[in-house]
Amino acid sequence: MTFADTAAAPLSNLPPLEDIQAQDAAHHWHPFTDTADLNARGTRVIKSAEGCWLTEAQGRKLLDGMAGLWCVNVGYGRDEIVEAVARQMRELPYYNTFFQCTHPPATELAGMLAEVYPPHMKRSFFTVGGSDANDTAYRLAQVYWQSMGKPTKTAFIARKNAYHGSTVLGASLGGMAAMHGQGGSAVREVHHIDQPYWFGEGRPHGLTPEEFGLQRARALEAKIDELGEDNVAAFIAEPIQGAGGVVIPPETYWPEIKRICAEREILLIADEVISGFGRFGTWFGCQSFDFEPDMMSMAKGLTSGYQPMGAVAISEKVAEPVMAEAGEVFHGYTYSGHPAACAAAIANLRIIREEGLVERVRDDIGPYLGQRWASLEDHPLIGQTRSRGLIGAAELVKRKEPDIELFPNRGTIGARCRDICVQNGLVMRAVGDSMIISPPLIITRDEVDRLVDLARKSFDELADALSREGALA
Ligand code: PXG
Repeated sequence: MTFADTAAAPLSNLPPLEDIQAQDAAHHWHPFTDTADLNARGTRVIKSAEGCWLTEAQGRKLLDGMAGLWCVNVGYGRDEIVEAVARQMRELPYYNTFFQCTHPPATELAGMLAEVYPPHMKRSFFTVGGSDANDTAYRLAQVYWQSMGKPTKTAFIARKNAYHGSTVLGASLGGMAAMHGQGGSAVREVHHIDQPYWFGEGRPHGLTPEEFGLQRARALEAKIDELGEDNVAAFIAEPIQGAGGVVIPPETYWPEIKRICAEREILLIADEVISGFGRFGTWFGCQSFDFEPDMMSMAKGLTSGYQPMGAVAISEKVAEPVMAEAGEVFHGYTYSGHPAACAAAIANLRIIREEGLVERVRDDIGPYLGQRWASLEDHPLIGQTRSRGLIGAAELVKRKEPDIELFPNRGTIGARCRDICVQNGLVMRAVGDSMIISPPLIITRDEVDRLVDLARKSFDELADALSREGALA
C-alpha cells in the first residue's frame, strides 16, 4: 500500500487485513511492545467503534472493558464532540497560549474546569497528555518551594509500581522497575516507597487490610524523615494505582497519608489521569478518598480520548506564592491549550454534566458493576475481586483452599486469560495475574452483565485448559 493508495481509500473500504498487518510490521513501532513478537503474530486492527463496542477490520465486535486505555469515558461515537472539534478547526485550528495570548476555547475550558474542581482549586495549566502533566506538576512544585524561600525542597516521593507516564520524568516518578531498567530512572531526586497492595503484599503476611494500609502509609513518614523534611518537595500518587493493577488501598491508607502531609511541610500531588472525570463516581479520585491535593495531573477522561490533552489543576496555596515571587515560569508546550483539544474537552465535559455520568457511576452503574463483578469471586480461579465505581480487578490464583496459592511466573497466566477474553469478544487487560476492567461510564446494565458473563466464560475456559495441563494440581 502506498501513500497515494491510503489517501484514496475511503474508511469503509479498507485494504485487506494482511496488507494492513504487513505495513504495520514494516513501518510502525508500537508503544510498550515486543516488536519481533508482535510482527510474528500480526496486530489486531480496530477500524471503528460505537458506544462500548469496538469493531475489528474483519467486522467482529468486541466489548471494550478498558474504555480504550482507561480514557473513553463518554463512549465512542459522540457526534457532539466530533462537531465541536470540526467547528473549532474551521474557526481557529491552532494558536498558542504564550506571549500574552489566549483564545475562546482555552478560557472557556479553564472556567468550566474551575466549576468541577474541588473548591480550593481554580486554575489550570494545559498539557498534551498525562506524562507531561506530571512534568508540569514537578516543575511547578520546584518553583513553589523556591518562591517560599525553601529551595532545598526538591526531592519527590512516589510509590513502587506507580505509573506516572513514559517520558523520562514520568518513568522516573513511576515505580515500574522494567521501565527504570531501560533509561527510565534518569531523574535522580525521586524516591519510592512501597505500595498499598494488600492482596499481593499484606495478606501473605497475615496483616488485616487496615493494619497494612496504616503500615504502608507510614512508609511516607519514614521516607520524609530519612531524606529530611527540608529536602522533600512533594509526594505524588494515584488515588488508586491503575496500570499497576487497580491497587485499591485499604480504607486506612489515605486518611493516614492526609495526616502525614498535613503535619509535614510537603506538597501532595494527586495523579488523576485515570481517576479524573467520574471513574470512581466522584469528579476526581481524591474526592472519593476525601483528601485535598495541592495539585492534580489529569488527561484521558478530560477529552475522553477524542483529542490528546492533559492538564494540571493548581491550588491557590501553590498559585499565590508563585504569582507573588517567581515572575516568569519558564515552562510550556507548543500545544498547551490546543484549540481543537479544548473544544473536545468542553463538549466532553458538557456530556458528563448533562448526562449526569458522575452521579450515574456513584448511584447506579458503579454499584451494579460492583455487585456483578464481586459475583466472580466464587470462581475457583479468582482469589479476590475489588472495584470502586467503574474500575475493578480480579486476581487469578492457582488455588484458593486451604490457602491461596498464586501462580508461579506471575503474568504468564494473566496474559493467557487476556487472550482468551479477546477471543470471546471482551477486551480486558492483564497486569501480572490481575485482570483489569475500566469500561466507559455510559456502559449499560445489560453490557455489564455481558462483560461479567464473558469474563466468567473466559475464566472457565482457562481453568479447563490449565486443569488439562495439570497446572492446577
Ligand atoms: N499517569 C497515570 C496515572 C496514567 O495512567 C499517565 C500518567 C501518562 O499519561 P500519557 O497521556 O502521557 O500516556 C498515565 C497513562 C497501561 C497504560 O498499560 C496506562 C497508561 C498509559 C499507557 C499504558 O495500563 N496510563
